[in-house]
Amino acid sequence: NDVNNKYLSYDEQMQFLSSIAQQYPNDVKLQKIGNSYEGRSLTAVRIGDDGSSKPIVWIDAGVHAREWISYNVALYLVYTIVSQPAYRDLLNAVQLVVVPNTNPDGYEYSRTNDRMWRKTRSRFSNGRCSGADANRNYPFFWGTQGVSHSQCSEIYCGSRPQSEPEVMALTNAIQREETRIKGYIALHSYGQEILYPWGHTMRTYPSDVQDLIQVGKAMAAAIRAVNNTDYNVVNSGDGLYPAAGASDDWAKSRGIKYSYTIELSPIDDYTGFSLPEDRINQVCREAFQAIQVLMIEVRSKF
Ligand code: 0X9
Ligand code: ZN
Repeated sequence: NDVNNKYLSYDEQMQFLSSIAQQYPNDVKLQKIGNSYEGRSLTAVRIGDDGSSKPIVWIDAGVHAREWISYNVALYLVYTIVSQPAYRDLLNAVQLVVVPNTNPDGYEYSRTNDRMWRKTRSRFSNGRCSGADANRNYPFFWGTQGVSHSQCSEIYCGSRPQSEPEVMALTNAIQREETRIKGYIALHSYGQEILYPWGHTMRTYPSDVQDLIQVGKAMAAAIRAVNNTDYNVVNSGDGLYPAAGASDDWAKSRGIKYSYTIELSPIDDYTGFSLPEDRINQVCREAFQAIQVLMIEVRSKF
């Protein structure tokens, strides 16, 4: 199917999800968690039996508009995990919630106007530029490091924490069930890195950082087993750069034990965000293995 070898428009992504929900009505529920600034629906895909006290693994994708591969990885994950009987047992023990497109306005703008667009598309009063970096807009050490307070910057953190309706919707949805969420991954590109908190500053780690490193390495090993692709497991503040107000740090601060950002392929700056469509499938297969490892860890520990 298309998610293996094509970048889809927002409408096509939503059609893909509706058809899966129709095909697997017992396993897949589409839940509207809010609207984007321009009024597009933000959809969470709930997979597996709901209404129980099972632990949840939460995956979201595409907060940065130009990081196109992340949307396909999220959609591939939804399709693969429900269509293959091998994952039944895992789904019986762990619930998966996937938000495949957390920034639909930015994504459509990146498809039609500016391929390198990163931010949301909100307008600020008397502003010259549109959009905030939603991954600088979460309410944890907001506005402190690795951000800009000027509207035209690529890393503009917004006028206040959760100024972006997309971030408000996601934080509300996560908080409603945060005691059940044990794993969180924000899918980004690029760089082939598995990043763990804290990322708002350097040389600061959660007290259970060894557990995060251990599971991070298990995810990297699962990726390597597919086709020898190397993902580095690093602290986001030290290994990449400090950046406050990101979703991974906020999720960790809410008590979600295994919280990560994954920078998907490629690794090279030449290809960068413009990963050719014929490479989509392999990146999806690799990331799927990593997510499965996280689900298995969560099943065994909670
Ligand atoms: O800068 C970001 O938001 C992420 N990298 S990206 O190239 N996809 O923009 C990394 C975020 C890592 N997490 C924290 N710094 N907390
Ligand atoms: Zn990103």
